[in-house]
Amino acid sequence: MPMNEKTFYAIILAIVVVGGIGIGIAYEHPASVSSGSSATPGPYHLTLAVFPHLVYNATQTNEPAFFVISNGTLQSSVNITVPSHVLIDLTIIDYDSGPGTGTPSSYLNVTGTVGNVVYLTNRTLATGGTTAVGTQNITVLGNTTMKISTMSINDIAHTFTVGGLDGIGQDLNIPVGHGVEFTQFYANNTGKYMWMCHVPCGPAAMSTMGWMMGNFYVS
Ligand SMILES: [Cu+2]
Repeated sequence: MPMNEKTFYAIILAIVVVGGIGIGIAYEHPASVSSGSSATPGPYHLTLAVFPHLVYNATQTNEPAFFVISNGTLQSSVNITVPSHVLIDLTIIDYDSGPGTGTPSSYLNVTGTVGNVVYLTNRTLATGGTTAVGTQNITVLGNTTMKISTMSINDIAHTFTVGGLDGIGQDLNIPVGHGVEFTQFYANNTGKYMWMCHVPCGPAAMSTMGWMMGNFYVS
């Protein structure tokens, strides 16, 4: 999908607004790290955003990347740190769309989250033709939430996957589609992990830290 400059700035504005809401929630529920097994403060809020159509270099000009939204600003996803033994509220805002042709079938399923589900919210539907302009032909489905445990190849754009996060070989695997997703999980084994996307979404992005892979620390 081509994106003009106006659209890009609209997206940036949306991120700042959504990020701002996230901060409000974060202040309401301050996150802290539990050192014992009895105290369970939290939740800890982690917000990620996926942008398509980024310029990687002179020849790779259409690559997607994950970012962290922190304090209303866009940050690199090279290093993501979460506390252990605290419920983690994860929101992923994805501006990219599928299909995720070639995604291994096991990565279409949600694993490692509470209930092995994610919630899709804030969806939009273009009702007038294939191109939605302004608000006239857009139906905003923001008040509908869909609980899913798997995503189709057609819908999946990326995955946010942390290999072996549970300490006994099970991945945290979150299929990511166009829209906003919310899920919750625990990371109870401290250490260094890798996060990565398992959808064949861009040759440069998939092999570069801070694009479709990075470090994931449980502190
Ligand atoms: Cu990807």
